[in-house]
Amino acid sequence: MCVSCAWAKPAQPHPLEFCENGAKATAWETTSRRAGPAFFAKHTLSELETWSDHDLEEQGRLTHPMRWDAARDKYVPVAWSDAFDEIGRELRSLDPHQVDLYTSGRASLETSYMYQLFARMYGSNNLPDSSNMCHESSSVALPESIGSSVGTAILSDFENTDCIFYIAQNVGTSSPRMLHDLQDAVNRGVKIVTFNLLRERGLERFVNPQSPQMLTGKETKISSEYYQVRNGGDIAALFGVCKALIEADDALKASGASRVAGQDGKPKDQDNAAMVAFAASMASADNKHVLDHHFIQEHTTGFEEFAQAARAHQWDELERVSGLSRAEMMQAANTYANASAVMMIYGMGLTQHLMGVENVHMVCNLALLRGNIGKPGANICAVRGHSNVQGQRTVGITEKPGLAPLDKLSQLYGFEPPTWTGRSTVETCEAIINGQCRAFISLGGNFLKAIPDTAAMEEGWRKLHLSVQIATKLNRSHVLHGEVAYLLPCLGRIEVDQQASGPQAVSIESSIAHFHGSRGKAKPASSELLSEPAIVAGIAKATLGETKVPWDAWVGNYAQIRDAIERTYPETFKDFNKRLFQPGGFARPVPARERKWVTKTGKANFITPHRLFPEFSTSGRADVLHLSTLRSNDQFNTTIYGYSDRFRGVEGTRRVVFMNGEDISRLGFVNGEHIDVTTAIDDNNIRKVTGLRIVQYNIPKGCCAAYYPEANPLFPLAHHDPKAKTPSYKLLPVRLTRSSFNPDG
Ligand SMILES: Nc1nc2c(c(=O)[nH]1)N[C@H]1C(S)=C(S)[C@@H](COP(=O)(O)OP(=O)(O)OC[C@H]3O[C@@H](n4cnc5c(=O)[nH]c(N)nc54)[C@H](O)[C@@H]3O)O[C@H]1N2
Ligand SMILES: Nc1nc2c(c(=O)[nH]1)N[C@H]1C(S)=C(S)[C@@H](COP(=O)(O)OP(=O)(O)OC[C@H]3O[C@@H](n4cnc5c(=O)[nH]c(N)nc54)[C@H](O)[C@@H]3O)O[C@H]1N2
Ligand SMILES: [Mo]
Repeated sequence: MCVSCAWAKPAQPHPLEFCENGAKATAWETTSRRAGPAFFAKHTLSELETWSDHDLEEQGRLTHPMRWDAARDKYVPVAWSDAFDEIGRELRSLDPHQVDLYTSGRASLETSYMYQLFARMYGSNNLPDSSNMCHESSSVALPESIGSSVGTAILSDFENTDCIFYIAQNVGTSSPRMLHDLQDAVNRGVKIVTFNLLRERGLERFVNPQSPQMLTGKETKISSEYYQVRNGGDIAALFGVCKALIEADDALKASGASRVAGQDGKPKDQDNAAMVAFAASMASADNKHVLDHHFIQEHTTGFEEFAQAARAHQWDELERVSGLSRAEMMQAANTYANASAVMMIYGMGLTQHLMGVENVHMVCNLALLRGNIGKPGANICAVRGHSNVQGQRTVGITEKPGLAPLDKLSQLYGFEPPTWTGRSTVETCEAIINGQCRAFISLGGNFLKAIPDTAAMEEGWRKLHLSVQIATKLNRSHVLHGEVAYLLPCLGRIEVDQQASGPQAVSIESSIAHFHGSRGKAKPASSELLSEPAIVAGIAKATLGETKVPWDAWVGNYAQIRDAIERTYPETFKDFNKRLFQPGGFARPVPARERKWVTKTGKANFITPHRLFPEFSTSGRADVLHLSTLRSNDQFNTTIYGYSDRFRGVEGTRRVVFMNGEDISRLGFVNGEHIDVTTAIDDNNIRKVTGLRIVQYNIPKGCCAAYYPEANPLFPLAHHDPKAKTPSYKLLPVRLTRSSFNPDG
């Protein structure tokens, strides 16, 4: 399974299942370069602090377990057994409340299961993970709306859909393999209706590298409608679409046209005749139903409140907040109502917001209006990022004890799991800053660069007592460190993982909730590497001593870990080992897909957002723009492959800010000049990123964009969705000023 994104792998993969970014991620892991003891002997960590992440990772794969030597300020080789012993001793001397165990989303189901088990046996629920910065808004909102923590779509929905609403996800860069599914759908006449801050290349057109198109250069047009929404404007935009549908339905009813009865709403709209005509244009395709009243009645609650809210919002307000015209929102509504099965696909442009949870509620509300959940060709697709970020949750990586099967763990392994609520990512950051967190263990990732508030976090990080990094390549989170610091190198997923019973397979869960086995084929980067399960077991044994967990037997044969996972989650992982390599993966039961709503009401819920947009003290000020952060086509999160964003035409630097031409002249700048960006939220700290080059770009007025992670120092830690705690990386008020600093020379 690809180490890049989490997109689904079909039972019959496309001829090469080609993806430029998957190829890059694989090459990145199989590089012949090595950052071994000789490299570390040459460089102090103080020196490496001045290097960029690109240059750190460029050194190649880590090869030996290393311990920081304070006298020399260098990482020096250490024996695995000594490393485990000392880490175990340190952990035993700390209160488990002071210890945080982070997981980036690449670790396998087997490793993740062992890791959360170790954390709980040790006594800590502090299990922050990359998902907290990513789809946590979905993990909070989807259960409330439809009673499932994951999306309901599967691959065959692409074959049965007539229309796809594609919201706030950049398929060409972030999940390129999905372009095959989109292209096949487009070729069948499926309409793709896109809502995005930018006009992204992959959402506009696609040349399939496997098809004869490549020779002729003919392209498939992907989006049939493209709505360039302001960042944070999606609630307003989707409300506009819902308002058009609801008022058309009202108008139809008022005009006496036949449709399923049951609603008493009256059209508020002035131009009722136009609305009737509009409704008729939708209804023609669908037996005069604009809304699916039968579904709404049988399967949902909260419709009336939601419909009233939609009617009450004024078009001019929806237009101002969304940046779209009323005609555009009506057009999208028309396309939606003329399709009998619509998929909703979305990504980070919805989840990484102050109102991320409400954004996801709105996607569900729109789907529920026409019963677009739980029928073939419809459904919600939350496009996950890291290749196993969804799966690690499924096997217990969570700070919320209520989401982990504590009774089962207690019964199987004879211990009392902690029942207190642990820390999620931003809470871990707070604890690092205020000193409550004394030890940080990292299963992959580059925490310091991925989180908000870089400056405050780096200061707090240096005060950690213990830092343990399990990693494949060197990054900034390793060169800054605690008083006692270990860097433990591990095998990557594409390498042969030889254990006592032979070469091992691992497993992951894709974005569509299917489980897949994966077997590494490449020669390991170094003979000193241990697998992730072996490292977790080593730390666990040294910390916990004798327990009921057969750590060594598990490491000797991962099938036994899968048996343990199946014993813990018998329904989800039924016949796990037998089905490991089933083509197309095996599906995890998702009740909402069967229209079983595991919510408090027993129904799917319309949940009405109470605001269209967050309030900022600087709202409405002419010199304040709204910043969103982006990935380039030449990076995987904090791993910067290179300085070329081919699809957006930016070459040679990532220190840029994308701006609308009118904003550039209105603020007295010129395209290409360098500016400083300052956070414009009332708050005592000044957060600034200096020397970004203006790139004039097709972006709505009042909005601007910069790259992640370069822009992360601007984000206050407290600037997150209140429920999900997902940082608002896609919406931050900022002020721009002329820069005296020119990094280009
Ligand atoms: N090559 C590559 N692949 C990756 C990754 C990578 O870094 N590189 N990262 C992986 C990970 S962990 C993840 S989570 C996914 C991320 O994949 P995506 O979900 O695509 O996330 P981003 O790349 O951050 O881009 C978000 C998109 O939303 C748009 N956008 C920004 N703000 C808004 C808004 O307020 N409203 C709307 N409607 N649109 C908005 C942006 O223009 C952009 O097209 O990709 C995964 N795959
Ligand atoms: N401003 C802003 N910030 C963001 C985002 C954004 O859109 N905007 N996106 C957020 C999102 S969606 C995410 S998911 C996070 C990502 O945050 P993380 O998951 O913490 O970061 P990555 O960059 O994916 O981690 C890269 C490192 O992982 C290690 N690694 C790679 N492969 C393996 C492996 O197989 N095993 C182990 N043990 N280690 C490995 C390597 O050492 C590499 O340097 O960032 C978040 N931060
Ligand atoms: Mo992510």
